[in-house]
Amino acid sequence: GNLMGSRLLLALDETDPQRAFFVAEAAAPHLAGIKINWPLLMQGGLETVAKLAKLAPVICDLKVADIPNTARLIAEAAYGAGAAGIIAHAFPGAGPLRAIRDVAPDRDLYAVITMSHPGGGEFFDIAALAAVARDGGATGVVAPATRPKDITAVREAVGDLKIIAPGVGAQGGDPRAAITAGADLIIVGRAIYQADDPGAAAREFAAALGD
Ligand code: OMP
Repeated sequence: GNLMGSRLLLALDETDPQRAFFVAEAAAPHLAGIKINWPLLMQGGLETVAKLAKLAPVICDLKVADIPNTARLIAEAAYGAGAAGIIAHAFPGAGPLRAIRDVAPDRDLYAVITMSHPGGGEFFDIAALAAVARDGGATGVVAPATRPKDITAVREAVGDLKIIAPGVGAQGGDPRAAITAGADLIIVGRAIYQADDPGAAAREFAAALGD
């Protein structure tokens, strides 16, 4: 399909930095971006962001959930290292989101609305947290591919904000159902980075998401 139009984000939770870069290089032609989380950041350090940013836009999934000042300090480090986007929790309220947004108004900020694991929706009020995301200036939100009905509810609540949806592959979510429910981009981790041929796995997911 059209590479510029890829709807696939790689969740690069591979903890061996060398293997992570091998996976990223193989998958990059098929990706809209690379999401990194604490497992790789703790092993590879902040320089991982700059290195990966040469291959694809990097989203730092730091799940920021703190007071505005601490959120700002984290955002300065992540955006400063070259992150195109940051993921933060919505539940601390609009203030911390706004603090992150103010660090880099031209970059992306995704707010977690509800989570993909079994029971992951229990303490998340979709309508309330969607309002927080909008008040806080988020450019997008995270909603679970494992529960397409929740994606539909999130879509109704966030208007045209970008929805990125994890839970495809290892967690069992159906990527097409997530797109149909309103997701813009699908996040896939283990099903790509643990594959024997991560490049081929990424190509197949990207193709399955194409129009
Ligand atoms: P796999 O289950 O290996 O495909 O990875 C999913 C990725 O998405 C991991 O990096 C998770 O930390 C992340 N994630 C979820 O799985 N569920 C959520 O509700 C939210 C996230 C996230 O914010 O990215």
